[in-house]
Amino acid sequence: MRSWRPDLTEKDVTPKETYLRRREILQMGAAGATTLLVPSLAKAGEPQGQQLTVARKIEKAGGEGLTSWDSVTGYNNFYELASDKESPARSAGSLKVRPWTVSVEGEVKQPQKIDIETLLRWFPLEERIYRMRCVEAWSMVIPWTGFPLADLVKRLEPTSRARFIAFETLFDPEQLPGQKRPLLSWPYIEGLRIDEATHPLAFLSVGLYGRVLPGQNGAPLRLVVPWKYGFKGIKSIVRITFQETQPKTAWAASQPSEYGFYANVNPEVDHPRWSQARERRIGEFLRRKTLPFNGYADEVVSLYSGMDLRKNF
Ligand SMILES: Nc1nc2c(c(=O)[nH]1)N[C@H]1C(S)=C(S)[C@@H](COP(=O)(O)O)O[C@H]1N2
Ligand SMILES: [Mo]
Repeated sequence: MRSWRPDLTEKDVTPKETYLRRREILQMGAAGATTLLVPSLAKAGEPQGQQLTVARKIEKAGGEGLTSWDSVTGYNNFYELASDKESPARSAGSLKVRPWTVSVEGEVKQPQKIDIETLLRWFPLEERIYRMRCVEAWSMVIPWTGFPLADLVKRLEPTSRARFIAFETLFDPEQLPGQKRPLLSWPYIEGLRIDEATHPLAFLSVGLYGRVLPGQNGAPLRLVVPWKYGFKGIKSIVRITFQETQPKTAWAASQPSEYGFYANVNPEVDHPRWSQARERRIGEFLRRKTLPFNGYADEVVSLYSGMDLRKNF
């Protein structure tokens, strides 16, 4: 996010299939265009990858339209892969998601290393449709597949001293070549207070659109916290540490004046370099008003009663 601005170009507000087709049509001229249209229309937006079995679906985006598969999987922030938004989809093949182990450490009954396949057997999968809002003032509506973070926390039995959970992304510069450059201090770290982590909206995702999560979206396991800015949603998690002290999260450590620990979506607290009052929903042209806590205020505001949210941004 360093030196980023809300930097949408026409291709972000035009459905990708339209944008690509228009570019091809311009290159090919009118004659070629007619033959091209049929196959590319049939392919546009089709979810791909292994299907997951979903036990139930929970719609939490007020019926708003889903962001297309192409946009959700083709417009990503994953600095360990690339610092632009189109490249992660092309370069995610370097990330090997099997075998994969999640290490559970710190203030917890039984520190342990959990194989991802074991973790997946512990919980039935749900689909959760959530609005997501990036700190860069764009947003999406995403059908995640996964399970509530609260279910995992409960099963792991944190001790009474655990007040926070820290999450860590894989560190392996061969698989994640962005880690060869000190863009952030690697590995990427994010965190939540225990009461935030056990809120029913906090979610761990293993899929999208009922398909297994693509690498660029944070396979095989990533955090989803719909009332917070997107950077809280740490990808490709290998370590979960229960601790007494507030984790030093990657973005807050690198730019403390711009990115806080809480990162609750707040239209009244601007980023130092741009407004947070509005956002561009990917696929739409006009900006929308950003809602406090990204529209989830009724459900989460009590977590922050008595806190000054201008100081704790
Ligand atoms: N490890 C890691 N996790 C990350 C990031 C990152 O660069 N590295 N980017 C964050 C940001 S800024 C956003 S907006 C979301 C984007 O998730 P998406 O690409 O699945 O939409 O991932 C978050 N998680
Ligand atoms: Mo973001």
